[in-house]
Amino acid sequence: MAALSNAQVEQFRRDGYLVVAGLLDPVAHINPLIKEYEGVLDTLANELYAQGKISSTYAELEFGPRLIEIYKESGKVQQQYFDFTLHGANVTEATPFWVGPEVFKMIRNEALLDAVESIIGPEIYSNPVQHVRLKPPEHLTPRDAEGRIQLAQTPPHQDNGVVLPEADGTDMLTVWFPLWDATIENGCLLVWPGSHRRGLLDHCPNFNGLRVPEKNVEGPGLPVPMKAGDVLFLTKLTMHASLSNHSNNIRWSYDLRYNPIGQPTGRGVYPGFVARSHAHPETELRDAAEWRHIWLHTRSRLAAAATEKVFNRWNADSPVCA
Ligand SMILES: O=C(O)CCC(=O)C(=O)O
Ligand SMILES: [Fe+2]
Repeated sequence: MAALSNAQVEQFRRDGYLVVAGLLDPVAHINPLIKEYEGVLDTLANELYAQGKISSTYAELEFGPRLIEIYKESGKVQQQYFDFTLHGANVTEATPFWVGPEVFKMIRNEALLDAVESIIGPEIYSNPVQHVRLKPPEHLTPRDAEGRIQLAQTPPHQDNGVVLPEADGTDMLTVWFPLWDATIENGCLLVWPGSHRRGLLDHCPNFNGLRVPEKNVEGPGLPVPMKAGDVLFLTKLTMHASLSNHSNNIRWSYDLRYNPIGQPTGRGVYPGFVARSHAHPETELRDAAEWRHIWLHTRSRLAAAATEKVFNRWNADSPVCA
């Protein structure tokens, strides 16, 4: 059992965040996931090469430099290609995403769930608000038509702000960890200790996500450099952001969310699942192929509906965003 100590849980409740060093084993837990993404990148490279969008598949390069080169030459950050969720707008049958077996295995990782159980209890639902983030160095990242970096630092926000109000009473826990070391140079997270006591703050739609307006951000935030294997837990009200990636390699991270079974996830159009249940173990989803199937089905359903899904309550025209 990788249960948290009482002191760790108290620290989490007091500060609104907790870093657990070495909770995951980089070799046993993270490397197989990296291997799986190497295959995904290979497929992407071959597709773009076949479409004439890149002049080489860059197969001789390591993962990070290869991704950077492919994004740079194709002029596009292919975040959706790797992510294990869909995006609200414009989902079609062809929208790429990666819902492979190692991803599923990571969401169900025993050590992670033991720690999650210490915070939200033993009936654990995998909330579908989840991402893999592969962030190239900002100076090497292609820009959009307006000259903005396509995938840059994350602005200050609370995760409660990025879900629908139906989840305001949900005990949603954010679990963030790097696949490689996250440093101040490559864009680790920033947290605002104690910010969870301010309640839900106003958020404003911004080109790179929702953000708490600058005037409501108190202080600079605390950088949280982390080694591969370390895991950060955040309450849904803890304000956090990321630094820019100024290194020469990608910053690579996972963010997962969990809540007690039965509580709204705040993104009901996407499928969650029972990750652990002591009361009804037979309801746990244990089959990676089934999980993938559920997501493929969701993609078809959204493609057929062709309506844009709204995931938050904020309006850029509100006075607080002026
Ligand atoms: O990884 C990042 O840059 C931002 C992560 C984040 O906001 C989250 O995990 O909730
Ligand atoms: Fe967040």
